[in-house]
Amino acid sequence: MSKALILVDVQNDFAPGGALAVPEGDRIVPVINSLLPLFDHVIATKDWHPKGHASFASANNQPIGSMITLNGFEQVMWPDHCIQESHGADFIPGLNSEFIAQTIYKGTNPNIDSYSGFFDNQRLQQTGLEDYLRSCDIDTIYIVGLATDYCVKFTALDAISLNFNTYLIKDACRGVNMQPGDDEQAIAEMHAAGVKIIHSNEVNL
Ligand code: VGL
Ligand code: ZN
Repeated sequence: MSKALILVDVQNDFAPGGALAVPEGDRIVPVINSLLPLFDHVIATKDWHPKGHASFASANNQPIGSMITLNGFEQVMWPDHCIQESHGADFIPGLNSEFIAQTIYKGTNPNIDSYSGFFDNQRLQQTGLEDYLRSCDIDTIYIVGLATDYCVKFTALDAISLNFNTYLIKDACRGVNMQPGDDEQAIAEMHAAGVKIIHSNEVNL
């Protein structure tokens, strides 16, 4: 059995200056770069939305940050972000992306959002991440990336539900923090679900 590092949505639109900027989102890049050589398997997810995606405020004539009910599920109204093939969807410059063996795309269904790297928010479809990990005999995953309170959190919770031994490297993540403290709340939820919360200097493979 082996271990993998999973980079969640380390993309320009989540860096300062991006469409859905995460405060200090770019600060995780040197931490991730220092971790990359420690792993035999590095997998990235990319948020990868078609234009006019159902999670976009602009597509629903709603204010950014408001909530709507979409197919019976609560949906935050986001600014247009991570449009397929756009600069905003590229990895943040400086990330040593040559270590990435596989990229998993999510949020591609125009009608359904996908915070988790494993499933869409309605759990109708898998992204391929689980199959890829199983095909490589990976049972332990270390998660880093953006944003702690959305895609990182839901990826980690799904990983636990799929019985992966799951670590969150706290200093290699940042939160959107629409409400102050959302990131700490998300970390508490992950911890309660069985995710092991560690610092990058505790990664000992
Ligand atoms: C994300 C909001 C919308 C994330 C993606 O990567 O955390 N958040 N789409
Ligand atoms: Zn998105």
